[in-house]
Amino acid sequence: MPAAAACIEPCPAQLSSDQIERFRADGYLAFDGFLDASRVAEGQAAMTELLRTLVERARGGELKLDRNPAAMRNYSGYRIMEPGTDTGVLFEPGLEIDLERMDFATLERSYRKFSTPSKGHGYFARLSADARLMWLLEPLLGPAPILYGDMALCKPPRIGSSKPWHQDSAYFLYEPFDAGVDVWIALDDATIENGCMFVLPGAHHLGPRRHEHRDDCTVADGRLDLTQAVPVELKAGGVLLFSVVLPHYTPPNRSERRRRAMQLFYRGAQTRLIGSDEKLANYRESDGTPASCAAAGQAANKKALGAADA
Ligand SMILES: O=C(O)CCC(=O)C(=O)O
Repeated sequence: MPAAAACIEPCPAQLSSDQIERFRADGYLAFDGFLDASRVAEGQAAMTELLRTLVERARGGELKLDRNPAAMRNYSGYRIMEPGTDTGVLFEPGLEIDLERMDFATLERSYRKFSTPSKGHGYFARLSADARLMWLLEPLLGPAPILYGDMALCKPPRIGSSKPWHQDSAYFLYEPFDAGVDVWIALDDATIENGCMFVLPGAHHLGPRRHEHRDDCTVADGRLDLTQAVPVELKAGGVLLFSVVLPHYTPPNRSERRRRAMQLFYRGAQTRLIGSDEKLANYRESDGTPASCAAAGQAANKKALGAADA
């Protein structure tokens, strides 16, 4: 049973000083009604259009349906990507995807996420620069926040898999590592049953926690007090703003309803991009333990090599 429920308020045009203080203390703010019903419907339609375009291009031979043999389980499903980019769609792991035999409705119940949809559809590009979003972000990040990345996520009914506990700062290649805010926008009503976001209020103050590779890059056991987790059950159109260091998780979809959402990642204008070597070297727990997903990947490779040598 969750410890409590998140505080969800009507979406303001500007954050109050109390809200800014709560963001600093708890690491998140949740608001209803950031998007109205017509913009929610537009977002849902944009996800369908983006999938249709990628599937049609793959059916026509312009794009390839393949899998990444080196991926962790959560990313081991079929994918259709723009060559040489990180833009495309990823299907749920463990599903056999056959573009010729499967109809579109089935494919739409099989995918997990679009990466960088802002490069594939105008709706997401427009949303990433939405002035109302900037007004919410600027008090938290300073003027002119920079879009670091974006995704559109779907948890298909019954088979939508979980995203385990993690800090996005363990992935992201910029410094200072904590000068980022994630924006998660519900495009369906998000409930515990269909896989809403869970956060650990205040746990961003712990700083980097060691991550390891399991089915996904996830915080190592025993490093978080998960009894304090709270679900953020947003109505479609609601928005969750959270610190890039705040641990978060979404459970599997156990319902008959899909759960679509968008996630946009912003960094402060004062941040600078770094390479993975610098991330490996600098992103550590307070006792010096390497904590990044890059370090987790390195440890997993070493273990695999050790097992192969044994
Ligand atoms: O919407 C979700 O299921 C979780 C997304 C997330 O936290 C992530 O992919 O980093």
